[in-house]
Amino acid sequence: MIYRVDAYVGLGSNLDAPIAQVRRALDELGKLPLTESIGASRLYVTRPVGPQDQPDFINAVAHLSTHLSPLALLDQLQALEQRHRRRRIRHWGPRTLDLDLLVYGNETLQLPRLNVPHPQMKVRGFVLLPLAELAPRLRLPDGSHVGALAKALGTTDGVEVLPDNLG
Ligand code: A4P
Ligand code: MG
Repeated sequence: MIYRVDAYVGLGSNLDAPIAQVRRALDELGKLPLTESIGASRLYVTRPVGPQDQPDFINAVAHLSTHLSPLALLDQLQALEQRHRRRRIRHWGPRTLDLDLLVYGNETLQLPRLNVPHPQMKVRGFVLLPLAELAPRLRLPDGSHVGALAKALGTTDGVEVLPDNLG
């Protein structure tokens, strides 16, 4: 069995009651086998990156501690997406639940099914702002600092914390 590894998972939804989808998924992530949930960011309302003719997203990031290997964790994330009746209609299009493995310990992996750290995470406000809330001092395997990456975004337009009264 693999020793405990800290992993960060990005959650996104913009279909079928996205706030509830993300809240339920945060709960379910903590129940995955050999895995414990350490914490989660608040929920964020974010403007779509990619096609604009789709609803805003709800995004969040979860911090897990897991004994699963990277591919076993990906299998679990994909099974969880399926349980949320994820429909893959088009690339970067609307989805009931998208789970991205952002960070897996200090590993850099380039496999056919899995790129870690997630290749786009360093330039996406909808990933970096919740991640920086949760783990401002985290460093990626390339040495970059999550808090600094979030500051370097320049603008936080289109990424806002979900107001309490809507959650
Ligand atoms: N895959 C490779 N690496 C990973 C990883 N680190 N985590 C593979 C998860 N999966 C990974 O993913 C396609 C394949 O990527 C999987 O089969 C897996 O083996 P997918 O989820 O089926 O396809 P997708 O999500 O449509 O494409 P992609 O490129 O993963 O898109 P992203 O990066 O997930 O972005 N705007 C806002 N505001 N908020 C969002 O959450 N999300 C996207 C999708 C676009 N715009 C958004 C948001
Ligand atoms: Mg994805």
